[in-house]
Order: sequence, then structure tokens, then C-alpha cells
Amino acid sequence: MPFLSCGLGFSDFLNAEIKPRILLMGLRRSGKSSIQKVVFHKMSPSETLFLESTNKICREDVSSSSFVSFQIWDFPGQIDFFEPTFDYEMIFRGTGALIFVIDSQDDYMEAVSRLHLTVTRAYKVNTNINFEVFIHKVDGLSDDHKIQKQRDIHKRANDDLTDAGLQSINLSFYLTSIYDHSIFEAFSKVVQKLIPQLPTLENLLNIFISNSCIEKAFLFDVVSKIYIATDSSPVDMPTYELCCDMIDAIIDISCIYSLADTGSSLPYDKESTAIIRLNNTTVIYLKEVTKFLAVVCFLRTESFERKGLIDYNFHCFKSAIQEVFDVRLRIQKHRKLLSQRRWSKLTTSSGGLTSPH
Ligand SMILES: Nc1nc2c(ncn2[C@@H]2O[C@H](COP(=O)(O)OP(=O)(O)OP(=O)(O)O)[C@@H](O)[C@H]2O)c(=O)[nH]1
Ligand SMILES: [Mg+2]
Repeated sequence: MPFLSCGLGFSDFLNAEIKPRILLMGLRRSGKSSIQKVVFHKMSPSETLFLESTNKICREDVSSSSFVSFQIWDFPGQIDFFEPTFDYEMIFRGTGALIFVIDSQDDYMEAVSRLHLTVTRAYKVNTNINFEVFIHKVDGLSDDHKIQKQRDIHKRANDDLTDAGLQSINLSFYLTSIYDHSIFEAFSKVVQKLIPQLPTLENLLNIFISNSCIEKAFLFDVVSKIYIATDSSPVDMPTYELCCDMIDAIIDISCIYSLADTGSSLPYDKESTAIIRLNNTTVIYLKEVTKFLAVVCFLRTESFERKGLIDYNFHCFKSAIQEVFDVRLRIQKHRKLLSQRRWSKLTTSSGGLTSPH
């Protein structure tokens, strides 16, 4: 079997330390690769019909194209944990989040027992993993049916854990589909849990909106349309969808009118800003924060009359965000150094059996 039989080298060891790993697991045809392609490669949902079944672990580094930095490992369905070449200890040790995808349009009994096996295995190796269950392909279900399935899967999965004496494991459930924005919303929440600076970012957004008469603000990763933070008021889906559509519209229009040849990079820079006035007295205001991040704000037309104040507050917000990222960068550099030292100690003590890449 081709499951990660190769030994992990220095780059993997280091990456797991500074870039959390997100695993996509679940039965065959549950939709793992489709999720990855739609969220991170802008593949249209209908194109996923032609995806071939994954037959080996596909690793992807998401940091190269956006601020949100992590690795995604897309697994083939039906992983055999007892397969000797499958080094699950090494895989789970560096994992930040394990997303288990369950096809809600199919009989899910086998998937729930596989979820239990996967979670208990992973928990034994690493108690810090966030376990995220995507009840996927809900586009074909009525609202009642969705809730009913979620309740049933939730109960079965938690009962299994209680029977095994592992009730301390916390599973989070999401209803997802690649045919609407639910998959982006769910992924946003998974990624947010891996950002240690999240409370600071939320706090900054709260201060920014309350001083600027803004109703809601999201900090978006422009490439993936994942929101990495929002203020503490509740998120409603139509608002989030409008923000995603706005980002798409801005990028598309910028692509058409950008004078410079941007090559493969986004036509998005310091000058990027956009205002959309909706006919229900709402304004959506987008502004660039960093090379990969944008703030998208929702506010009433009257509040937008004080645009000068909003822009001034935004300027202060942007400087504060920059400081947060500078600190983050310094911590990452420090961790990298520590990892290098630990790795060289490890290889010396094991007689140098594993050579760094
Ligand atoms: N209706 C619907 N179909 C979906 C959704 N997501 C994925 N699919 C379909 O499910 C099928 C299987 O998708 P894959 O992404 O290849 O599944 P996988 O989990 O990667 O499968 P393996 O690689 O074999 O483990 C494809 O035909 C997709 O179009 C969804 O949200 N709704
Ligand atoms: Mg696949």
C-alpha cells in the first residue's frame, strides 16, 4: 500500500512545529478531495464530479499563497491503521486539526464507526488535536432532515466515546456542502482554532467596529475566502455570503482592469479598496490590511457618511494588526531555531539514521 511509507524528514518535522497540519479523513467518495479543491484551488463544484479517487496521501502547503499558513493532508478513504507502512503516530503527532468527512447522502453507520476508530487512535498519540466532523453533501437534504442527521450522528459518535471511557474528547460538528458557502464557513472555524492570536484579532475588530459605527466586520484571507477572525456579534450566513461574493467581484474586476501583468499572483495590493451600496441602506466596505488579508465591513448608509472617521480608525487597526503579525513572525523564527536544535539532537542520538532533507 502506498500510504506514507517514506520516513519523515527534517522539513516535515519543522513544518509540523511551525505550521499546523490539517488532516482530511473519511470513507471513500465522502468528498475530501472536492473540499480541498473547491476551497483552496477555486475549482467549481460541478468539476469535482470528475475527480479521481485519491490513492495516496496528498500533502499541500497553504502558506505559499496566503497568510493562513498550514498544511493540508488529503487521505485516501479507508485507511488501514494496522498497515505496517502507515506511520500514524508520526502523522498524528504534528496534527492541529483532524477533519473527518461523513457523506450525509449515504448510509453513515460505517462512517461513524470509522470516525470512532480514527479519533481514538489519534487521541492516544496527541490529545491536543481538534476533532472536526463535517456532515457533508447536505445540499440534497431538507432543513429538517439536516438537523435530524446531525443529531443522530452527534449522539452515536458521543455515545461510542462515552462507552470507551473517552467522554473528554470534544467533537465539533458542521453541516457542509461544496455547492454553497457552508464549506468556507466551516473551514474558517477550523482554521481560526489554529490561530493562537485569535482573541487579540477579535478584540481589535470589536474596538474598530464599536468606534466606527460598523455593524459587522470580517478579516478575510482573500485567496481562500476563509475569514480568520470576526467581531463578537453572531455571524449570519447571508452576510458572510455577500462578503465572499464581494471579494470575488473585486478580484475579477481587478483582473480585467489591472494594467500590470501580475502573472499568477492576485491583482490585490495596498490600493485595493471597494465600496458597494446595497439598495437596503447597507454599505459593504472592503479595505486591504496586508498582502493577503482584507477587512470587509457591513454598515448603514448614515454611518458611512463619517467615512473619514472610519478610515482613521482603520489606519489604527491596521497598525495594530501589523504588530500582532510581527510578534507572530518573531515567535515562528524562534520556534524554527529551537526545532533545528532539537532535530539535530534527535538525529545525533539515533545515530544519524534519518537524514534531513
Ligand atoms: N452533492 C454533493 N456532492 C459532493 C459534495 N462534495 C463532493 N461531492 C461529490 O462526491 C464525489 C466524491 O468526491 P471526492 O472528493 O473524490 O471524494 P473523496 O473523499 O476524496 O474520495 P476518495 O479519494 O476516494 O477517498 C464527487 O463526485 C463529488 O462531486 C457536496 O458537497 N455535495
Ligand atoms: Mg480523494
